[in-house]
Amino acid sequence: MQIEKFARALAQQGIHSGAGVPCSFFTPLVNYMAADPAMQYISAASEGEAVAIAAGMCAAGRSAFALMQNSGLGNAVNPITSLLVPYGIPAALLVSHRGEPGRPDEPQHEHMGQITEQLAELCGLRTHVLADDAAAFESELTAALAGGGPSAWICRKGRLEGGPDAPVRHVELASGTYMMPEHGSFTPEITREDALRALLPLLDGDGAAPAHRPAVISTTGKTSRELYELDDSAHDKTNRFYMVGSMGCAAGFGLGVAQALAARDDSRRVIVIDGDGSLLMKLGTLATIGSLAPHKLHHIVLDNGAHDSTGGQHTASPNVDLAAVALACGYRIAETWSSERDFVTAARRHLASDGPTFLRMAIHTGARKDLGRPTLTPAAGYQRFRDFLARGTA
Ligand SMILES: Cc1ncc(C[n+]2csc(CCOP(=O)(O)OP(=O)(O)O)c2C)c(N)n1
Repeated sequence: MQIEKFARALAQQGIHSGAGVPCSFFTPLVNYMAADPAMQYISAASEGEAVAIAAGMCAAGRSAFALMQNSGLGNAVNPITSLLVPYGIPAALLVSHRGEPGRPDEPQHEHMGQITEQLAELCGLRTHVLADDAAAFESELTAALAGGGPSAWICRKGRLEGGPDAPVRHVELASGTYMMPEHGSFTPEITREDALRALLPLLDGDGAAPAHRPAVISTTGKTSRELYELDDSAHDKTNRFYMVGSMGCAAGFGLGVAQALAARDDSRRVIVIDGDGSLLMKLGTLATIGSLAPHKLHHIVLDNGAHDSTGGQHTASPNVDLAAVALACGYRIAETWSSERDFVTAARRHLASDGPTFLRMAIHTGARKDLGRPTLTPAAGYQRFRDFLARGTA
């Protein structure tokens, strides 16, 4: 299929954005998007991150695709099964078919080539094989977007063709001395729940009307459980998105939301509350965020040096200067603190500044014994957040 026809079908269905880790089969699409200012292709650090970015865009009302080689479908299984499927997010996945049975390919693609279609279906994706027929693709896409939930199109070799050559990129590599606002070691003083409680007024925009509050995305495990339990039932908390699975995807999802809001000049801020284990799982997302530099994105990491939610097993974070990593990736501000007062002061400063900003807070492990879980279903939580994001701009 000529890429112009394929891209037109995407555009007819309101898809102008996507994120991915490419496969040569998608070169026509990626090059086409690079040459068309109305389209945006985000180069993600992993396929799971691409899924998270597309999901965040969908939440903010901007239909999007995630693109990957079928080898990368393996890297995306968790974000598909624990984010797209349970939350009912209608992202479109474009998956290449290396190692297609009957077509000689490299040995490393052989097994995945045999199971690609079944794997996509097993993951809960409404799966199609992309035909050489733009009208058929468009009607599949229409049905997929109307039906809710994610879909996939398996793209065989040569199925997409044409398009411009890749633009020549003249890149300058960033390097240099980064200024850390604060150096030294940080001894935790408070728990994750204390830190979340201290943030509550900021998460509510200091009492701003609900539609004008920041969008808040909290990571999996006890962070979302505590935030939910602290106050979800108290007032209007529609600005909260509790990510109950898809470990490591909160920042990618927040990036997708921030990009989609920026695309329509919606000035609301986006706050991601992450954990050190989750951040380390998809550390590459820091580079993606730094390269796009979304001005309204604020990344907060509650760092207990442990996978506290699963029993406190240690992570590598105490040995890593995460704020330095964030700065080196292109965040505008990055700080580490350990006292509640410094933490809240820094958070306020960040929210009043251009992002992306990064705030690492040293906390204790431990949670209350009777901690519950969100009773809001993922699908209801997604719909609620989508409705919040669809409300007017601040
Ligand atoms: C892909 C995946 N692997 C493992 C888990 C199990 N798990 C849930 S929460 C969690 C720990 C998260 O650690 P961190 O982000 O540091 O947050 P903390 O629990 O310390 O607050 C783990 C390992 C999961 N949900 N998903």
